[in-house]
Parts: sequence; structure tokens; C-alpha cells
Amino acid sequence: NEVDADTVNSYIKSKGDKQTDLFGIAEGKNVILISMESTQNFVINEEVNGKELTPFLNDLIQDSFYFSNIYDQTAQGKTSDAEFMIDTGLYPLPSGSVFVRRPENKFESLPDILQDHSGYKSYTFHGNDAEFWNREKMYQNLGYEHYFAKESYNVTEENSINYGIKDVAFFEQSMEDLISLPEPYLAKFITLTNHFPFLLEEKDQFIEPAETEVDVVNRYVTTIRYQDRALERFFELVKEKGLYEDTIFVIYGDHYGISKKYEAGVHELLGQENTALNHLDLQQIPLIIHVPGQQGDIIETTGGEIDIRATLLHLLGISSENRVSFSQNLFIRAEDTPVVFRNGDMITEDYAYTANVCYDRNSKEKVSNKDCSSYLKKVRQELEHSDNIIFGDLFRYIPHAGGRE
Ligand code: GP9
Ligand code: MN
Repeated sequence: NEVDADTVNSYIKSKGDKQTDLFGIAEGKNVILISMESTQNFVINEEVNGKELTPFLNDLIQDSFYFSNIYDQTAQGKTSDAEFMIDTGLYPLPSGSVFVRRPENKFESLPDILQDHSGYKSYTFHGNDAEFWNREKMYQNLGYEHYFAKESYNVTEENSINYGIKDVAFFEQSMEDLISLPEPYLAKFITLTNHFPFLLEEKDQFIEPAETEVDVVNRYVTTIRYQDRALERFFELVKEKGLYEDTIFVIYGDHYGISKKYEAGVHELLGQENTALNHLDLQQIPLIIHVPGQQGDIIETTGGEIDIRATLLHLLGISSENRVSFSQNLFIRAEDTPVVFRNGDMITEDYAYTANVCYDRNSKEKVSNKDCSSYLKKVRQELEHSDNIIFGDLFRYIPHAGGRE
């Protein structure tokens, strides 16, 4: 297996670590990572009946880095796949969730890197059962100090719906534990209310449901608006506790919320046709990074969720050089590097490949598959190498990699 490890090493070791003047601007800050359940990018700056769906996030974007072309790369592991990509810089598996299938592998995780580099401890807050997605076990493996799961919350019939505790109560009840953490820390919060089938009592609806032909989409509008209110509340509390200035916030949508089956309602809402490229655009998730004192900027680079890790490390002043990872720093990501989807599809600034068709994204026309072939080769290589690392547990052979005994 030494040979395998060498092959992997030589192939993906980051080639140089180009720096920007943003390197280290958030050095030593606490990191609050927020995974927004089922949140697609189209909700940002979108209105229904003259009302914003995400007034709080739209405001926050004004003084944050807003990455407006980032794609969902999750597979069957859904939320856990998003977590996995950010923590390890590896792709999800072709089937099932890595959290469930490979909880004992060695990985070079974000918690381990932050711990080794600058003594951070990492924590997760989430209102669902600790065993869901095998999180409890996987988090230990990835180096999280503690997982504040359902037992840490006072969950009542009144304050819960669908999968569990509603986001406002979740954030409010998390504060006591958050303020008691030793600094610096990485604290991950995973929201829950905006989950299919998007149920919400009337008293929690801060916007009227939409009026498309698809009820799922009509309800989605209300749970998205509710989640935005919960985030606003969280930021109020964080400011109240004096944490705001010492914290970098990384906020992302974990994956799509409206599957193809219900997508007609979104097309109707947005007044667009049902085309393959529009469907692909709807796979975008928002990524917002707020660094205190930093001016806002919209970054239109095409990228994927997996790139969150290298981007965050860059801002924290931690080099990505020599790391075995497929994550790329979004501030300098090369335009012609494909964003890899688990099903073998891909997208770049100029081309997209989906359902066996290659598209020129500028003309929106179908073009010869040859135009996509060099990108597709790269896609196959990356997925194959990532799978080899996971199935072969190859981090065992990579000396600098962390991982718990
Ligand atoms: C469950 C939550 C939702 O704990 O993360 O899971 P999902 O179905 O989105 O993976
Ligand atoms: Mn999810």
C-alpha cells in the first residue's frame, strides 16, 4: 500500500501556496461555522410578494465576502457529506455517507489542523439525535472535543417541529454553552427547521407562503424566512455577549432543498424555463464569510463546497501547502478548474457537463462533448483519487496527517 500512498501524494499535494493579502486576516479569531439546512442560493436577494426571503442575510452580505457561484457537491450523505468535505477536503462517496461507512479512517481534519496550528478546540451544536448520520462517532474521529446534540437542549412539543428543536430555540439555548467554551474555538452550528417537507406553524411564518403550483416550494419560502429570522436572533445574542468582533462567521447552505420533482415551483417563482442549465444553476448554495472589520465583497468565482476548507484556512493564516486535499482557495481558484459533482458531471466558468451533454455556458448552447473532455478527465481522476484515499484508508501512510488513535 506504500505505493498507493505515494501515488496519491504525488498527484494531489497542493502545488505551492499562492498567497493573497487576505492571508491571515482572521488569524486567531474564533470560527463559527453555520450549516444552513437545504438552503439554495436563489433565495438570496429574492422577494416574494414584495418581501425579502432573507432580509438578514441580504444585510450581512453587505459587509461580508459573498461567494455567489458555489455549487452543492453532496451525494447520498446530504448534510454529513457537506460537513465531510469541509472537514477533510475529500469528496463524498459514490454511495452512502462517509460518516456512516468510514468512521474509523484516519483523516487530516479541520479540527486537527486548527488544534495543531494554533490550539483551537472544536465543537458541534445540533438539535437532532447524536447518532444521526453516525455523527457522534465520526466527530470523535475528526477531533471534535464535544458534540452538543439533542440531550443538551430542552426540547418540548412547543419549541419543536419536523426533525426537532426549531432554529430560534436552538440558537437561544446554545448560547450558554457557546460562551463557556475555551478560546479560540471552532463552533459548528447545524440548523434544522428548513428541512423537507418544510413544515411550520402559522405563528412562525414571517412571510406569506408563495403561490406557485407546488406546495413544497410555497412552504419552503416560509421556512427559509424563518431560518433567516433565527440567524438574525443568533447574531443579536452573539453581539450581546461581546463575541461578534472576535469571530469569523462562515455560513453556507448544505445542499439543495427542492429536488427535481418539485423544481417546477422554483422555475415559476423565478420566472424561468425548465432547462438543464437552469437546473444546474439551482444547485448553487450561498456561501457567506464575515470577518469583523473587513469590507464587503462579492466574489463571483465558480467553486464548490469542498473549497470552503482551503478558503477558511487562508483567512486564518494557515498554509494549505503539502496537504492532501481537493479543496481550493476560492480567492484564487483557477477559472478553468472544474467543480466536480459526485455523479461525474462538472461545471467551470465557461462549460458545463450534465446528463451526458456538454454546454457552452456563455451561449447556453449544446456543444461537442469534446469541448468538455479534458475537464471530465480531471473529474474522473479527482473522484478516483478521493475514493482510493477513503477506501484504502491511505492517510495511515501519510506522515503529517492527523487522526485519532
Ligand atoms: C439531520 C440533519 C438533516 O440531523 O442534518 O439531515 P439531511 O437529511 O439534510 O442530511
Ligand atoms: Mn441537510
